[in-house]
Amino acid sequence: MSALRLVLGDQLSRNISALDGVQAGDLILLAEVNAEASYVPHHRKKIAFVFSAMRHFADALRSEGLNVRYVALDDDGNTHSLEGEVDRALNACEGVTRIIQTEPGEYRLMNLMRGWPDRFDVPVEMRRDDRFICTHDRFARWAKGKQRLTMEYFYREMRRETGLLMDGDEPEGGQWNFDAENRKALPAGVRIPERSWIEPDPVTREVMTLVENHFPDGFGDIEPFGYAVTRKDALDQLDWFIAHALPDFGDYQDALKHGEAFLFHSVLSLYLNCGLLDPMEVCKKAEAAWLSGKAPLNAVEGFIRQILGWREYVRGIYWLFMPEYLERNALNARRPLPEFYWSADTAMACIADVVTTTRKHAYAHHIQRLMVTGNFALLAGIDPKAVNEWYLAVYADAYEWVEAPNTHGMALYADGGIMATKPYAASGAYINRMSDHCGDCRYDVKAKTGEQACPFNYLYWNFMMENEERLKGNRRLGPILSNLKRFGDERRNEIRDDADRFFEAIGITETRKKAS
Ligand code: FAD
Ligand code: DLZ
Ligand code: SF4
Repeated sequence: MSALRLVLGDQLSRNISALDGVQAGDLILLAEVNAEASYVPHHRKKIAFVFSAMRHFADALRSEGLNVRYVALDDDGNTHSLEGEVDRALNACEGVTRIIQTEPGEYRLMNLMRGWPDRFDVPVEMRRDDRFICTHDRFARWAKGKQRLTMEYFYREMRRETGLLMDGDEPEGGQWNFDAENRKALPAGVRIPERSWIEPDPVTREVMTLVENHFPDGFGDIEPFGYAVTRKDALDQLDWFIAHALPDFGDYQDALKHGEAFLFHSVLSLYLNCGLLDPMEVCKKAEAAWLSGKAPLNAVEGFIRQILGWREYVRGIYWLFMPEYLERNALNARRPLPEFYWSADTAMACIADVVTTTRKHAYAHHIQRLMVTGNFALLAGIDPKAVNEWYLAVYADAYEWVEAPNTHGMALYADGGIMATKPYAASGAYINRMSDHCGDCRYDVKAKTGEQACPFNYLYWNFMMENEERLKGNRRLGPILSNLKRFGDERRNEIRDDADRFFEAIGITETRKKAS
């Protein structure tokens, strides 16, 4: 009597529910398969990161004396699907009487795995993923009957339930949210801490070569590779962040700087999302830094809000609204994704910087994702499916449960306002205020129209014109749409002409269909 326990590439936690009660006679299966490595054109550093972390995790389990079946991408007989590998393991190992797994993080796989009880001859037990702070049921209870699913109120409940940054029933510092203090641009002379990267070990090196050989034309740089691939190294990265970057995290959370990918951000999402770090342990360490006077409250509250608030909230939204969520296209956006999202070949300095960073590190920080590439895709009316695929592919932390609400909902407003009360549309003035990109750009951020004008400026108004009807009931956009009403035909035509010329120049002339 033994169990086959399947562990996926983003379930690399020793306390994953699939391993609860594991015994020496059980077989733990981890498999590198094309179905997972190629369902979107993943960044090669992301694939190398996931495979290396999987291999190190398998080694750690073996060193406990546990029985691991590890299927490498280039192993003979690899069927390249998870189902095929479960089937092969069942055939190869006698005496397996049941399959145990933890629910997957993506609807795509959940749908597939729901069919497994009929597919295999042994019972399949799907366990809850209890690495999250809020369960699906708890989120559904919170959401039930609410007209608006406002993250801030969800976050307050999570603060009360976990006791994080609470003084009895009251929030520490007398305020739930210090966001107003967390919107500073980076002043000249601020020292950005130098990151402490990790030298790839032989396991990572081998995986890097494998990925290079299997995906020679894949997106993104494999070298240099400095991410942690073990829990121990991920914990060191957490400690580095708390000591060196957390104190300024709040102040410069929204800042952008040319050539600086990381600023004061934690770069922990890839470890949290694949299971090397646990969200509560990360929040508790940040809280302890405040309690011991090592980091101010605006930084620690801002950081904890991202994990306890946003991260849990987006997962709740994903599972509450899937699969219908990703079929929505509230703004009827239809244009194709411009080629420069892959190549970085654009004269727009802000976009070129974010895509270059993305290519190099499989990372960009939140404001780069939301207000540069996300904002551009929103204003240009890019098809949400293409944008989602891009975000899911290019970031090392990207799994659909977290990527989709952020992209589809927060950045593109394609969900029609479940996540955001209005589209996060911004003209060049916002990017200019928060960054130093515009000084070196071939476009003029102050010019509103014409060949030299910053494309974000006319695309902003073109977006408002294209969506005037759809958004007219949105109270938060009231002043902007009233302003637009005053635009005469000549101004409207000028904006439309600039936008059309630009779309043609970047090869995305396909126009939006009429709203259905
Ligand atoms: P920090 O800025 O240091 O924040 C700390 C932690 O808070 C992060 O590690 C992350 O776990 C969490 N967090 C912060 N913001 C969010 C958020 N909006 N949603 C969920 N968790 C959050 N995050 C992902 O983990 N995977 C994705 O695929 C992803 N796609 C995104 C796509 C778009 C269009 C946008 C706007 C945001 C996306 N995010 C995604 C959220 C956020 O940008 C990243 O979590 C963050 O940039 C990761 O870098 P960091 O670890 O340095 O984060
Ligand atoms: C992201 C990823 C990649 C690139 N490769 C694998 C793999 O070969 N085997 C595996 O088990 N998991 C991989 N993953 C992570 C999965 O895609 C992830 O488990 C699902 O998307 C569910 O969130
Ligand atoms: Fe970006 Fe416009 Fe500034 Fe150029 S001028 S960097 S396109 S915001």
